[in-house]
Amino acid sequence: MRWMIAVALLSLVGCKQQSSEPQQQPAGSPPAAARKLTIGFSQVGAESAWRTAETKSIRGEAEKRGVELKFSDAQGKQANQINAISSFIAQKVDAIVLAPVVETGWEPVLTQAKEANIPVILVDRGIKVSDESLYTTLIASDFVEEGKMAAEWLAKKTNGKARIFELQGTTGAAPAIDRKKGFEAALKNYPEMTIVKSQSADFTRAKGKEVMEAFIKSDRENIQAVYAHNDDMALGAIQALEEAGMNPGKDVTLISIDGVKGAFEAMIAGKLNATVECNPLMGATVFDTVAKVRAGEKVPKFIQSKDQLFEQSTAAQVISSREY
Ligand code: GZL
Repeated sequence: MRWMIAVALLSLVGCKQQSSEPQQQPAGSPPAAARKLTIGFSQVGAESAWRTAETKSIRGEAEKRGVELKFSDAQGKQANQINAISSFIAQKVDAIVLAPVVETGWEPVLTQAKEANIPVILVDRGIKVSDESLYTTLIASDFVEEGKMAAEWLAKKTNGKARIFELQGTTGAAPAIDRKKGFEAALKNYPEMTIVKSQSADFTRAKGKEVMEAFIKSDRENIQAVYAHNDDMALGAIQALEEAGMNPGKDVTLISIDGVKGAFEAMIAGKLNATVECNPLMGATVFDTVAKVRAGEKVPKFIQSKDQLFEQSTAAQVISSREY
């Protein structure tokens, strides 16, 4: 009987700080209960400063809590994520954390996780599945809301009149789909704000520069505003505009999303006008959620990160307090 109480106590502290001393096994308790929590984390890749900050937050928190984190960088390929999840299942991890590169194509591998009784926690991007029991919860921002915030800010800044060029995120990714959806929904209230051209630049700075160069080539005189689904693409666009002798932040108004340090530096330099923060620092929430799930607690299907918009006027005073 005593060993059962010991096991119950140990499993409750399983995700918290593991003492540096090798844990003394209470007499007679099965070794499994005291072993380190093992989590499989399938990450999209390292395509942006935001992504790097998210990875750092989750890996740092695992370290802090003595959790064994099996980390896999998919380099932007869903097939690599599916292989990683299959491997985590074979290794019988205690839980899987997945940042899904795209919304669809997850049923088969997540069904395997469900059959193996391994909870799946989605971070930062959602998925489309017919059976919502294939994942326990999604910890993310509301991308539709971010798109609306960006459009409303741009409408105010341009008095409701702008020819807009849009740099979309990765095709098929929830943030790209929903940031576009939210932006366009808000634009319905402003008939003189139009998206002249819209193209994916895959959330990267290099592609953001490339696509902006093409926009400049075809529509130089037409470009009044740029809406980028993340700061990295906006920074690439700023580079392209400057190389073309144009004036980003002045002749061309730019708004993007993420709130990474580079965006604050660009706002201070007067080249980016605003950014909508999308907080990547999810580490503590991820492992608190894993602990609740393992303790049998009910968790909400969507755990929303709070976002806010930052402009040039406050960039200099807040940059020192930015954590990513
Ligand atoms: C948002 C995240 C997006 C960021 C990009 O949660 O999925 O992916 O906005 C990142 O910077 O590449």
